[in-house]
Amino acid sequence: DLSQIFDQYFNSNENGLVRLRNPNLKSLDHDFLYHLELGTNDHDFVKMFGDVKFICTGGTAIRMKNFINSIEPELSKKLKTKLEIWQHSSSRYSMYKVGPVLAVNHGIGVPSLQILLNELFKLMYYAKMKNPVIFRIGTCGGVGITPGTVVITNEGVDEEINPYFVQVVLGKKIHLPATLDRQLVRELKALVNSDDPYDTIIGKTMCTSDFYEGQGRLDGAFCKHTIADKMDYLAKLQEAGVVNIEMECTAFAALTYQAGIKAGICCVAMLDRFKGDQIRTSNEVRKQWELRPQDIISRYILRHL
Ligand code: R2B
Ligand code: URA
Repeated sequence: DLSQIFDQYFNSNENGLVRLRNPNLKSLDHDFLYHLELGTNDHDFVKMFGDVKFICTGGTAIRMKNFINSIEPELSKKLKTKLEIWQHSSSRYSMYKVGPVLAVNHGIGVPSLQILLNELFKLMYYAKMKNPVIFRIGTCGGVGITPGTVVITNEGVDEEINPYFVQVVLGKKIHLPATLDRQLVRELKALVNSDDPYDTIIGKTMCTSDFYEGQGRLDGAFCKHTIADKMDYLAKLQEAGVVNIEMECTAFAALTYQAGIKAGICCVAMLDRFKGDQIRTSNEVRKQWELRPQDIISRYILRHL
């Protein structure tokens, strides 16, 4: 039973330090994190990132930048010092840091996220970060929920509603449980304010490797199914407890779990997929909605400083 094996890993990191399960790293004289364009030879990771306690990832760089800009005044106030914002962009990813908070964009989909997480976990390890918590804040399609609703994911499932992430190594499939920290799910839900002008719910999230046919859409460049097929599939998902669809959750859950790093996923639904496929909400409303997961994570960070 894989979940038993991983239970040994989960939360078992000594002294809260990130532990990497790759003995080969010990024999590297230096490690260049190629996609982040940061290397242990040229950068003092402990000095640059050693104080980080919270890491926030999300698809786009602009959202990560906005998140750091918006949390800076509250952090500075709480820590009673004017914190500086630091930023570093490689040609693939952009990172922003203020005090104990680091935000990095992950791009779209599992491959982009998976590469980032490999390099980020190594960065966390080299920086000797202690008890870091990592979040994905993002957007998603809703399954039978009101657009604008925020979803806190309690489990990731794949397109066949299996609760794991399939990683192919040397041509062999490995199934990694897409488990998230239940306690953190409850903590995030408890941060909801009764006067928030939107609902925040807990549910399962389905991860896909495509935005169009892979999510049952009828409006891509290709479509080999009918609207009835789509509705049947959505109903099947709903029946299984799935409330939203996005493109990273199983890998995010499985890889953080494997590394023993506490992780949470919080996404806002841009539409209800039972009602359509196109996202026609105005730019302005979309931007407002995108702030909602950020607000919840900010509340968590400010409370756990
Ligand atoms: C949600 O939105 C993106 C696709 O539009 C993708 O990154 C995701 O998971
Ligand atoms: N992101 C997705 O992956 N799907 C949606 O429908 C909306 C955002």
